[in-house]
Amino acid sequence: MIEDTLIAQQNEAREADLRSDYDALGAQLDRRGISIDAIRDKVAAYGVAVPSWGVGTGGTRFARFPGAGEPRGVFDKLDDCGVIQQLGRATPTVSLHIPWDKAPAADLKAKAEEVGLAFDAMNSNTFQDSEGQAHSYKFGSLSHTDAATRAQAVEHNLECIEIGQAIGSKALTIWVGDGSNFPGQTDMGRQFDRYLDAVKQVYAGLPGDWRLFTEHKMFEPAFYSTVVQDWGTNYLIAQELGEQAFCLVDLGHHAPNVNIEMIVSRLIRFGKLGGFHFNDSKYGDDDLDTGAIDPFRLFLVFNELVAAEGAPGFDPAHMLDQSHNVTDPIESLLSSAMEVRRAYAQALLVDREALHGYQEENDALMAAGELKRAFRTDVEPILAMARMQAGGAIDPIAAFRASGYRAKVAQERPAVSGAGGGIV
Ligand SMILES: [Mn+2]
Repeated sequence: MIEDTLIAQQNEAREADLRSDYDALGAQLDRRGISIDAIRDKVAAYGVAVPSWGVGTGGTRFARFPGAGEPRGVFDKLDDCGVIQQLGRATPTVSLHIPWDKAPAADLKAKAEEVGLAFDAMNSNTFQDSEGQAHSYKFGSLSHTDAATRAQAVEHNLECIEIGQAIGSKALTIWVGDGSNFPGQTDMGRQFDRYLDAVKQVYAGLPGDWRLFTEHKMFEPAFYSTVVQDWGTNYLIAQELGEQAFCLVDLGHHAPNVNIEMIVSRLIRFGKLGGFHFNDSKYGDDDLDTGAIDPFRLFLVFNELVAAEGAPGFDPAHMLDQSHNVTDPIESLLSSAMEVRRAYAQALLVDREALHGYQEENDALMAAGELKRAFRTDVEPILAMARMQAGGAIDPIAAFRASGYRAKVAQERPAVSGAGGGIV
């Protein structure tokens, strides 16, 4: 972990400027009838989960270029996630991936407590074969033609729930790579029937206070069809399963130009929005850093979320899910968590009454302008103030670089080829 004195030193050099910027923005927002302190408090209370696999360097289909000091296993990953939370104060929870992160529950809990974290949703993995596994997932898992393979996939998901219960998680996220690569390879109707039958068995094992999230993905690793390809199919699944089942929206799992904020609105409308995997993309499931390509789209998603705040039962889970190929994963996750908070803060600035009025009057220009006004506002002083007041760094990336953490862990952690860095 990073010394608190280093964070204090780093902040000391920046605090006066921050206070001046915060006051200036506060005066501007005041003229718009907005209390900057109220926005800061909401931002401070907003957290996004870090994926354990995100702290390892990712790769493409072509190669992986490991960085120095990569985590060797789940306990190193938790150390890195602890540093992200220590500096950024926006990521209080970690989402584990089984079997990559399998370890005794007591040890996981003790480590999480040591580094100041709690556990978010559990992620099952039936898209690759694990050592010693009886049946291969090469041709599918929960929707496989072979009953024994489906049973194995169900069993694995139930085991994820069991591990999750022992460490205080309250949700299971299922993403399956099942599908087909050639027209005619599978009977798409029967395959979906088999999937539904299997996922119902998982749902039956869900504790009463848990939620089940299913994640749709349009393509990859199956390139012709996937069994849960889009939000419509995902919604049908959540409907079939019951009231503890919700749809998870991974921003990268859609065709280019798809109106994701409208999907979010639809799922909210029918009480089935489970949460998000945040990332960004230019072409497909690029798994780029959140807000790196299209921060306006991220803002528009948050515009829907803020509009729905306070509705009964509305409690989406938020997690980052991205792959870091050319950056230090800790820096990318720190900066992505800030981007998510930025979009949230900007969405909080929308004058919803005015927007509603423009919509009722069909004043398209003014309605779009109201959103743009919020999006154009530089909310950085709000984010930085929330971080500093929570004990984090005003400039987390600068503090991280000044800490020498990466060089230090590089000495302790010999290079490994793969410790469960993946793209989901
Ligand atoms: Mn995902």
